[in-house]
Amino acid sequence: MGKENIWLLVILVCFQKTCADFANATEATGLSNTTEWLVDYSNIESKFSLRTKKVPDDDQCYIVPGQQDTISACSFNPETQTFVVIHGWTVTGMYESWVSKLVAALYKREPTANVIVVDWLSRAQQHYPTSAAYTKLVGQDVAKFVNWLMMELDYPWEKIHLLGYSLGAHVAGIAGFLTDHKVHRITGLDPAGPGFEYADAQSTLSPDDANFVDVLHTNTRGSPDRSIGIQRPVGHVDIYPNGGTFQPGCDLQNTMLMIATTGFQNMDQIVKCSHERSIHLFIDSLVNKENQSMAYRCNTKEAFDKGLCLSCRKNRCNTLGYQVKKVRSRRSTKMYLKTRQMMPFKVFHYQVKVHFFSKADLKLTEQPMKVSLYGTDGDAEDIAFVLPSLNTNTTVSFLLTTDVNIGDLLKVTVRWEKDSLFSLSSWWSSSTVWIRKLRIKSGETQAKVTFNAENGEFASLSRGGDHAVFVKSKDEQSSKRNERRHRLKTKSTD
Ligand SMILES: *[C@@H]1O[C@H](CO)[C@@H](O)[C@H](O)[C@H]1NC(C)=O
Ligand SMILES: *[C@@H]1O[C@H](CO)[C@@H](O)[C@H](O)[C@H]1NC(C)=O
Ligand SMILES: *[C@@H]1O[C@H](CO)[C@@H](O)[C@H](O)[C@H]1NC(C)=O
Ligand SMILES: CC(=O)N[C@H]1CO[C@H](CO)[C@@H](O)[C@@H]1O
Repeated sequence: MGKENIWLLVILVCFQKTCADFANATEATGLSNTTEWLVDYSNIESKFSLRTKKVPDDDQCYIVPGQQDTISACSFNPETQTFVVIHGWTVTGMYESWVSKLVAALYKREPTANVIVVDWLSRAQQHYPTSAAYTKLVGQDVAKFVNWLMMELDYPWEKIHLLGYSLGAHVAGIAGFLTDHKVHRITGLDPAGPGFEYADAQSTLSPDDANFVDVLHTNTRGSPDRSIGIQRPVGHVDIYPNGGTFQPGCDLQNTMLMIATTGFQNMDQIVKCSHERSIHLFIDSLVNKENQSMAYRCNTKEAFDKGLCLSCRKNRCNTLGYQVKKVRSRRSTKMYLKTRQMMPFKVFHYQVKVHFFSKADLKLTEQPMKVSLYGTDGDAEDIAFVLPSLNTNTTVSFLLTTDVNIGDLLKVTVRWEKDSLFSLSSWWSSSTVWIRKLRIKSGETQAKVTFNAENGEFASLSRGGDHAVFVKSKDEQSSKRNERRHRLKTKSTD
């Protein structure tokens, strides 16, 4: 059983025990249409800790709704923006280590900001369904707190940004729904799935909850009701890194390595590797300004994996994380990208289109290839990937990624690897295809470049043979002009 399934099992076992409670508690909060409850601070259980740049990892000063003196006592800075960080379900009843990391990263990026951590640990350490049901009450607490702070200070709503992880994302959504003005932004970090996938917009994070809602989905494996992270889009911009299902570096081998080096005390973090990746991607966007990851709108993960979605026209691409462009389209947009397995997570995306000519009638699948990219700023050699299908006289498109900043592409080589199952495929080992040109589009720069065979009109590519070499086409200028003309033509017709 995979480690993430263990966590899931914990949830499901708990869920079955108390799902009746869950249903009850979700119903029980039918709020009246008056806003009187918003100013009743007597029953607030959540605590609001204003952390500092110096001590990002400890609660030293609480701002208490209704007690004005606590605002200045905690040195809240009314001149600058405020981040409200909301944690999720917890097994241990303690803050997980990411909380202080995110606080520190927010202060690193915005040193004068106020970073407030919502402490709802006592409600968050119940059986999962009970904690899930408590999101309503915690959302009310947060709404009251934010509303009070705004009134008390005449503080502009544009300066408030809620960030919630897992169940905390739904808390942020409920809070945003209940405040009497719209908060500026909510960031949902892998919002929890169980109990929420089919819930209504008032019980979950949704685009109505803030002027702008951006969401990262990092652990959405399995059928919808069993996925740890919610699968459906719940914001204005919903980004699914690496397809959103499972994150690189979170496989069993890495898990074992982490257990070996840190022991079992970090088990909860290990099992939630993909779930928690959403937070680390956001932290990455805060601290690695130079390495901002780009995400691309796409209808399906499969189309993205073919490299078909690297367009930036009409807001089709966006920056992941803190610097996201606030695009509020009517439909929520699903966006995709690949990442590395560690910080900085950024990779560069390329679509490669290639036509395979051959006299023989080849119909091959799963062919191992290696591509090297050489550019003005760097080289990425031997990028391994598996070509899903290689058929005679057809064009394929595939996605290639590298963490090397190549700059402008100058040269490309392709090698067709011998299959490791040598005996089975040796019959094909003499297979040869011919390639006239490669067409490569860079997602990050949007440049489209055509590469021709270096020697002669065609380059041959044989299984297990030498690499084929392609260089930037000499008539690139004229082909650019043609493309522009073509674009204008297609624009005027669509
Ligand atoms: C649900 O709540 C009602 C009243 O609040 C209570 O009578 C009932 O026993 C609860 N049901 C469950 C399954 O907890
Ligand atoms: C991050 O950006 C810096 C500056 O542009 C660059 O030197 C470095 O190679 C980048 N790192 C990665 C992993 O992309
Ligand atoms: C592929 O196309 C080439 C040139 O257009 C042609 O000579 C060759 O016979 C075709 N191969 C097959 C298997 O149809
Ligand atoms: C449940 C509730 O409080 N309903 C009130 C909603 O607002 C109208 C008009 O303001 C009242 O008449 C209802 O009693």
